[in-house]
Amino acid sequence: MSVDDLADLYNDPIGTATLAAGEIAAITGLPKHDIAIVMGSGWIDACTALGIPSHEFDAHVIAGFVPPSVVGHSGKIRSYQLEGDTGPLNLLVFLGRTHLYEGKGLEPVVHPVRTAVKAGCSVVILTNASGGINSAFQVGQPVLIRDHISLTATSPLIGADFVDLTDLYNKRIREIVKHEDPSLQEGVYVHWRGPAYETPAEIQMMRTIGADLVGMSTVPEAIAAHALGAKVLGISLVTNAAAGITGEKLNHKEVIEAGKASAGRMGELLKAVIPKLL
Ligand code: 8IG
Repeated sequence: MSVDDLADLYNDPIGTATLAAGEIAAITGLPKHDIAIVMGSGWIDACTALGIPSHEFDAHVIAGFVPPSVVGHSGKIRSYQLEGDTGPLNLLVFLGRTHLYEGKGLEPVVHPVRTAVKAGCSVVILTNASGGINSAFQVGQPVLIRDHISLTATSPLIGADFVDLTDLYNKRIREIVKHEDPSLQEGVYVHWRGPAYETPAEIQMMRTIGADLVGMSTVPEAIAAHALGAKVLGISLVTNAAAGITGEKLNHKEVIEAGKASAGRMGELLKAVIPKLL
């Protein structure tokens, strides 16, 4: 998309999301999608378990979407027709996301989830990779996000939009997922702008204020989706111990590798829970 398009996105975010939803309906031939999932770093291989998508297209052909700029984030959108427990279910999958640290501001970060809600999705699943602060968490372990702490000093909402966030990461949905996999732990996720990882002192601060996980995504998307009325499920794959915890240095390659190693389990989990979420 061009710079003009980005200006349109900033001038009219909800209008652009509505336009984008119409374009997705036209491409897929489906007037409505029911559930959306954003596949973060290390999660893309988990899609294999979902079967064959009916459609796959570049996100940036859709209004308001920017091309991806991170290794492991492919910038495609897929549509899957699945069988849900209460009938047929159309799943919209975003392979990759835009992050705050890319410097394009918040609108491109939350545009996919707003588009998903405008396309009809009542449930938005946000996946990510994170650093583990809670020393009980192992690399390769998926953790349900129970709550978050925002340390970015910014919000996707503008104006007097005083949205309640007391049940942001929907409790009933977390119970459904834990019923499917009772070994799943829950944790509090901190949003850090990045792109630099934290210092060990910052991780110590996060631990002190009640954080279990730290990453560079998800929180603005969760708020934006919730503000438009969708239920949110957040799942974080711990791909490294946070800074200063093991003494090892952090690198993006280990994130991708931990994702690949856990993709099978993540895919099976998603395949099992998605039919139960409507
Ligand atoms: I993967 O340790 C992943 N993403 N801020 N800190 C932050 N983001 C991350 C980390 C981490 N690991």
